[in-house]
Order: sequence, then C-alpha cells, then structure tokens
Amino acid sequence: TTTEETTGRGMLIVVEGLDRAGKTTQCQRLVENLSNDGHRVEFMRFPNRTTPIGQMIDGYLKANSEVPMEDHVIHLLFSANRWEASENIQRLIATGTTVVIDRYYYSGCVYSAAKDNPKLNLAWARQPDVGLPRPDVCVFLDLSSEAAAERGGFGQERYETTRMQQRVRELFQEMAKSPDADDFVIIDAGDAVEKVEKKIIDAVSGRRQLSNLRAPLRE
Ligand code: T5A
Ligand code: NA
Repeated sequence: TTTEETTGRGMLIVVEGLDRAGKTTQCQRLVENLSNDGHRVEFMRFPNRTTPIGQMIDGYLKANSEVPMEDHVIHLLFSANRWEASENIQRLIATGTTVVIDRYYYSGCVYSAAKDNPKLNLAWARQPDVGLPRPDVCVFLDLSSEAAAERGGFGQERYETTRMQQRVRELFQEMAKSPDADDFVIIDAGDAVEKVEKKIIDAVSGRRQLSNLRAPLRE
C-alpha cells in the first residue's frame, strides 16, 4: 500500500528555480522515483502552453515575437493559466494522487516583479494567485549565474538575459524569506544531476513526515 492509501490525500510538490537550474530534468526524475515507490503521480508544468491562454503566453515569450503586452496583462495571463488547472490539481490531490509541478506562482511573482515597472512589485504580483492550492513543499533549485552560464548560452526567449536572471535570483531569495514561503526548501543545483536528485528525495521525504496528509491542502 502507498502512503496515500493509509493517510489520505496526495502531496503537492513544486519545483522552482532560475532558468537552466535543472527543473524539468529533476521533475522527471522525481516523478519516476515517487512512482517506483508506489505513489500515484501526475506531472504538470507552467506555463501550460497547450491551452488558448497558454498559446498567448507562448507567443509573448518568444524573444523575437512582435506580440506587445502590457506587463500586468501578461502577468494576469500567467496567473489565469494556473487557475485553469486549479480544480484538476485539487481533485487529483484529494483522490490520493501526488502532483509534481514544474514552476508555479513563485515564478509568476518574481519574473513579473523583476521587470523595471514601478507599478508591479512582488506584493502586487502575489495577489492574483492568492487562493491557489499551496504546495506541501516548494523545492527551489538555486544556481549561481556562473554555473548557469556553463550550461550553455541563453535561448531565444524573452527573459533569458543576464540582467533579468540576476534580478530574478534576488527576488526568489527575497520571497524565500517571507512568512508566506514556509514551504520553501532551497537546494544547491550546482552539483551533479544524481546528487541534486538525492537531495530532492530527502527534502520531499522530510516534508512528507511534516505534512498533514489527512487535512486538505492549504490555500
Ligand atoms: N514565467 C513562468 C513567468 O514569467 N511567469 C510565470 O508565471 C511562469 C510560470 C518559461 C519562462 O516563463 C517565465 C519563466 C521563464 O522565463 P519554462 O518553459 O519553464 O518557463 O522555461 P524552460 O526554458 O523550459 O526551462 P528552463 O530553461 O528554466 O530550464 P530547467 O527546466 O530549469 O532546466 P533543464 O532541466 O531543462 O536543464 C537545462 C540544461 O542543463 C542541463 C540539462 O541537461 C539541460 O541541458 N542540466 C545540468 N547540467 C549539469 N548539472 C546538472 N545538475 C544539470 N541539470 C540539468
Ligand atoms: Na524547464
């Protein structure tokens, strides 16, 4: 029997971090590890570029695209893209499936707040996502800009500049310190893939002990 069968709901696990920190690589391994351990697991990622809203986001992110979008507008679309999935997340968790998500509202907050727009700070950015299911654990993969640079050049997308990434890293660190972020676990993602994988397994098992899986997810 899996943990869920004896204790109730699934866990909500989010993996966050800077561009190229290894989020997608580690999410795949985590899903595999949990599933080998007998857990039912679903994987999701944001932005989910497959929905109509996700396609608008995709068009905006392509660095050479001509899609102009006011900063608050694209922020709200990223948030709406999470709200589209929220009932499905709740349902899966409630029926005993663990959900692993590649980026969530933490990315939503910091990437928008990292722009040079005085009318869009972290506090404003957090509001549209208030009420979304709150993770049991948010694994934050931290990577120095030097280590990130060794993982190949920036891609073609809008936020992939050194200046933007440095600001994003500062804001992630600021967010990790807020009382709102008691689900945060910071992991050094500069190590080898297998070593990071092991640290994530340990962090998730640790939180599993602390989380009350008989109580519903927090908001
Ligand atoms: N965004 C997102 C917002 O502005 N608001 C929001 O609300 C949300 C949700 C797209 C952009 O959208 C922004 C943030 C982003 O700018 P995305 O589609 O998640 O977000 O971004 P991707 O480009 O898919 O992913 P990343 O570039 O962030 O990469 P990952 O997933 O962190 O890294 P991964 O696993 O693909 O690995 C990158 C490379 O590093 C190697 C891998 O093999 C790969 O080549 N690697 C390692 N190398 C050495 N050591 C390790 N430990 C390694 N782990 C991986
Ligand atoms: Na990714």
